[in-house]
Amino acid sequence: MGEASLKVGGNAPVSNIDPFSTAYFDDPYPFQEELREAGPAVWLSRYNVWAVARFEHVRAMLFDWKTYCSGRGVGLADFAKETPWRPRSILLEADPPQHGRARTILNRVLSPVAMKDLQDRFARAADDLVDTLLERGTFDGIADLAEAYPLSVFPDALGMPRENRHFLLPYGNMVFNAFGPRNELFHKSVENAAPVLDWLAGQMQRDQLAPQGFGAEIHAAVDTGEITAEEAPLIVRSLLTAGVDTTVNGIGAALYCLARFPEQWDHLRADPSLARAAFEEAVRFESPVQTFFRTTTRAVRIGDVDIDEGQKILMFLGAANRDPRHWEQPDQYDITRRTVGHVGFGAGIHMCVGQMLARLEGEVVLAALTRKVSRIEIVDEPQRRYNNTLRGLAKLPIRLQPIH
Ligand code: OVV
Repeated sequence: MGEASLKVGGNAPVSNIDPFSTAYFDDPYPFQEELREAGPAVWLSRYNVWAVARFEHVRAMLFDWKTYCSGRGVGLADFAKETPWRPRSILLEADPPQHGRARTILNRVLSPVAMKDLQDRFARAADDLVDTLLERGTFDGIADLAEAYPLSVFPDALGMPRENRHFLLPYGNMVFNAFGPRNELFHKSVENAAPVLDWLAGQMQRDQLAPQGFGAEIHAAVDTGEITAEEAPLIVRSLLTAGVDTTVNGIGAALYCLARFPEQWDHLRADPSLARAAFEEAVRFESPVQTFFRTTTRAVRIGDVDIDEGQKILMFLGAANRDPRHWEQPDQYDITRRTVGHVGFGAGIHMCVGQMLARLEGEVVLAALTRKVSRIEIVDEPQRRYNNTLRGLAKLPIRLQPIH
């Protein structure tokens, strides 16, 4: 504690909590409470970075992109001091004005209007999958539903070839681990993803993508001069990276919530128009994307804590989404809650560009369940999946009771 206190000039609370440890992942909530209670900004002595875990301050950081930049990376590594481990994302790991050019393309490709065209196809795929799963009765809610569903619709919407789509999972798992420290989790996920790297590089290229789909639409922006031919594959890469593991954990979160809280499931069945709200509340409650870093572009004061320029600050989206200073009964999953303002999708200029697609997927899966299923039972111990950024399960053994 002494050393860290000196480093930060003595006016800041210090914590040795490790937010990238299995003890933390197993039960993050007491740690998150400790961080929120310690102060508006807390020095994490294990990593020499700052933590911000209160809703008010996380939200303010997300909106203030000038002070809290993304261009130096949104992971622990500071791109001003070390070369990024992969060519950096021109969307996620960029600031205005570069960020805006890539963002404009994806805003269009993933717009609410574009989502409307997908609605029927996505809803049918959800219905078909739930029918198949009901025939089986007992299955793994993660592999067989939370993973199977996005893999059945997202690569098609992107225009990917049929083969090897499940390779997106180890790739995403690695990238989300890479935002954290170079711990064992990271190294294992790199090993796991090594066989799919060449495949993934191919999937970004124009000639690999169907003439209709998100990928083709991104590459078409080269023809209009909006982006360069070098930028287009990188923007496709952002979708390949962030488009599957996130929705897998979002759908997994909703399923886990509805299985654990049967009165909420009953409420949803009684009013299926709440499907979208039930998904949104699951995103708040579980916060599938738990954390991202920013880097300070100037000396700042958060609350009464002074922070230098060039400091990494870890934003605890999950802790903010359960901050009792903002939320009533934050630890309750309540599908009738007003979730507006939650930071599960971030906020500000970097707020999740795929949020409409995520909500569409979540909504149609939950709606399909309400039409066909009377009860979701957990039949064996769920297993957690450890990731430096993503929160979710590796296994959720469930049984669905059909409505007869
Ligand atoms: C939001 C997100 C997560 C991971 C990767 C990317 C974006 C990217 O742009 O590559």
